[in-house]
Amino acid sequence: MSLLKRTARAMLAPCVRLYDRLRRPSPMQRTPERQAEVDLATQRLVLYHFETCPFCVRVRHKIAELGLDIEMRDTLLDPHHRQALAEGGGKTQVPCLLITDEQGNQEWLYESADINRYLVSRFG
Ligand SMILES: N[C@@H](CCC(=O)N[C@@H](CS)C(=O)NCC(=O)O)C(=O)O
Repeated sequence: MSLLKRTARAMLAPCVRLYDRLRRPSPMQRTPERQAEVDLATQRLVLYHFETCPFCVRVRHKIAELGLDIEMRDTLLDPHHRQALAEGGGKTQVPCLLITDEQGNQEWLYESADINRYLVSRFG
């Protein structure tokens, strides 16, 4: 990453963190039975992200709003996650949702708007 990009990211980071905390939505309510079904389904999902990425905040807020328990893999904190994302999905861009179906097939879904649309269509 270029010095300019790194500097811009470092300057934006506190704003993104603040926005993330202040605007995080409250989770929707479900019956315990429905929540248990949703929790089972979300075990097959993993979000590749990093804390100060604004597009990741957008997806994390949707996850919070929908009350989803999705494993988070931070690609800046752990280089293994970044490498797995590059190898599996083909690029290091975040956010990326890894979806594994019941047969073990994997889909790497990029683009925050597409990820949010997918989550709403399944759990909204
Ligand atoms: N249009 C994308 C933009 C995602 C994006 O630009 N992500 C940045 C971080 S904020 C990124 O992953 N850049 C490439 C990289 O770090 O390898 C979206 O809405 O998800």
